[in-house]
Amino acid sequence: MASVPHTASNARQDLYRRMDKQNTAPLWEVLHALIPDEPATRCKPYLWKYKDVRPHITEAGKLITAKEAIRRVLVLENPGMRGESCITQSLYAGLQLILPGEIAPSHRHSQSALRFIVEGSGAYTAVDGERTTMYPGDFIITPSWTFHDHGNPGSEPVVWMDGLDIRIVELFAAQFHEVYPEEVQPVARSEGAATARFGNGLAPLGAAAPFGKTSPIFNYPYARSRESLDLLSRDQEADPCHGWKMQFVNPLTGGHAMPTIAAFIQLLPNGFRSQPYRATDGTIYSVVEGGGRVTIGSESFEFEPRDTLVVPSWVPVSFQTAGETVLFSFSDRPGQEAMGLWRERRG
Ligand code: 1HN
Repeated sequence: MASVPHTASNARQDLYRRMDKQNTAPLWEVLHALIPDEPATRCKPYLWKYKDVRPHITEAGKLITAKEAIRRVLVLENPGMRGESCITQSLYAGLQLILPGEIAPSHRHSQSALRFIVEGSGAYTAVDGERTTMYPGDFIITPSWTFHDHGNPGSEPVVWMDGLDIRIVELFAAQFHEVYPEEVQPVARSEGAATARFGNGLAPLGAAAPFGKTSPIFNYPYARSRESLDLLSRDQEADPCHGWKMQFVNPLTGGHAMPTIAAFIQLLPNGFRSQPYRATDGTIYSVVEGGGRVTIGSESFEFEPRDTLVVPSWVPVSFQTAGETVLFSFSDRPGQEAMGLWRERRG
């Protein structure tokens, strides 16, 4: 690109002032920033230690109820984008707490959500008339525009990571939100109905996709993901960048489980040092098992179970494990793939 001298003459400055008055501006002053040579984002590498943030979640549990808060969530704010409620430039993440006996009232919105259970068992989330009980490591989906509420009839606090496509929906200004007329939606199906209908390698004849472009299965239990990783690792070499990595799929399409967010689970062996890897989908990880050290660009962090970390677009990541490690992750990859934008580079 030919460069334009930045020391614009007085005549240029004068022109710019007159342009400005008509809500116009000279492209040549901003062209390089608009079209950078490589991904440019304010998203920074970061790791939230669960042991540091958990006390704040616990204290919030004493100061506000889930009902009053609507959702009692600690937003994980990317340090490069404070105050914008986002963990990458396209995705939102937070840690949500529900205490025994509490409910989080029913509503629906265009934004899709995922839940990844971090601590505790026995709470449920209800999606479109079906409840599913949450256990650590479960990956649960709230499809776009489905009524959802959460409750905890159990005896332990339950914490999960929420992931939402808020910024993607905002970019298109396609947001809708509606409160359900009652606090809790009625139960319309048996627990496990969605899995029985679509999750056992079967589908009812002629069944329409109940959640449109989102997977008809809305709970992918950890026990099953873990078993898949275990068996995969017995018969196949670890990938030098990913170890053994699988994506959560929509059984009706074979594609990503959600139209806007991709979710993955991966196993890294003990003492593994992954080859540096970068991709254009900035990715959020939740550590499930194991631990070690992660290098993201020029920064390095120790990680242990329940920590959350973020790898920005096109920043190389490498994991060094101390113990067999399981990582859950999610990103905006489906949108990038649909638009032909997604790229990756090994090494
Ligand atoms: C939401 O509806 C939930 O349903 C969680 O649990 C987090 C963050 C922003 C907007 C809506 C939930 C949310 C949210």
